[in-house]
Amino acid sequence: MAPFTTRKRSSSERELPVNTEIRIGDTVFKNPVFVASGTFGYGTETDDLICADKLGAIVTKSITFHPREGNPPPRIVETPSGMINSIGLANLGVEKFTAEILPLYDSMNTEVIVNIAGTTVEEYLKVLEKVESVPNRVCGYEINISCPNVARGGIEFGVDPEITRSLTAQLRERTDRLLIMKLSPNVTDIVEIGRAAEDAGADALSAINTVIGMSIDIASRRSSIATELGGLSGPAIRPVGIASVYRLSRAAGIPVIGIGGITSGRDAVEYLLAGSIGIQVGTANLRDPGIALVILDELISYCQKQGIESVSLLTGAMDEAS
Ligand code: RRO
Repeated sequence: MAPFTTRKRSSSERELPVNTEIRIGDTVFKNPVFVASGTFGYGTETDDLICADKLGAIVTKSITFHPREGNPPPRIVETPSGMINSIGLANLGVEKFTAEILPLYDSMNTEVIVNIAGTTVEEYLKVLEKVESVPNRVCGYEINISCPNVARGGIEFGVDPEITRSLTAQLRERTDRLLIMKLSPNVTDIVEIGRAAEDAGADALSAINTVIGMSIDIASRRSSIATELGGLSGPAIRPVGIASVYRLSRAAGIPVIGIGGITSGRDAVEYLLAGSIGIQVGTANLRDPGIALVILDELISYCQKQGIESVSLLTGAMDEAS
């Protein structure tokens, strides 16, 4: 596959061609900039807003076995340098997803990763089995063991290394496609959870999901969102994401995909230097659905200015404190 490069700029100087490809397991992604689950719908709704085929990958919103309406409104509130959400896993359910959405990916030219959530181990397995049972071109699964906004499931799995190990192993038995476990920052030791996923056969880790947060409206003395606690995202959590990627990438032998507050090429570079192989853009999509491609262009420009021929050379390339 030819390396993807930016459009020619007006400068008379020749631009260094930058190889943007990354590899996770057997899958080659055209670039390391993905869009994060829950911030880009199913990836099929944005044709007039962004050329999604230029993305490294689309991660779908979380799919559960049954359709879900989600939590009551208000479900989102803006907070300093970020926002809190409590969507509550609203989605079509796997039957409708496989019948109506999966076929639409056939005409797309980017990798698609299906994010799966559940309230029991059996539910995760049934959702994955359903997607596996029909012909489709998705390259793998991101397993959400870190949703902070549902009474059962989600984060319950991602706080316990033994449940993480068992769930990962059972999913591994059922697919040869990429298996990526999405980790929560709301744990005592994210490295312990990451190691359990790796031991059980995960191909990669993505880190981090949202940080538990709360915002109170002082006029009404009520929580600003209907469920009281929610998931904090955006630039406010970037340092938490960077530290998580840094620790995980040094402790685990599998690639880490960085998530949390990425709004620019500079932020993407910071995650790559900390140790991630790729990044996911989340909350920033809600303000500008085209921002991921701007971030990609800025990342390529950084490499050109620094004389870096391949973005993969940035992964873990920070100078360590002596
Ligand atoms: O739907 C949600 O409320 C939600 C999910 Br599934 C998740 O993984 N992370 C988050 O902040 N919200």
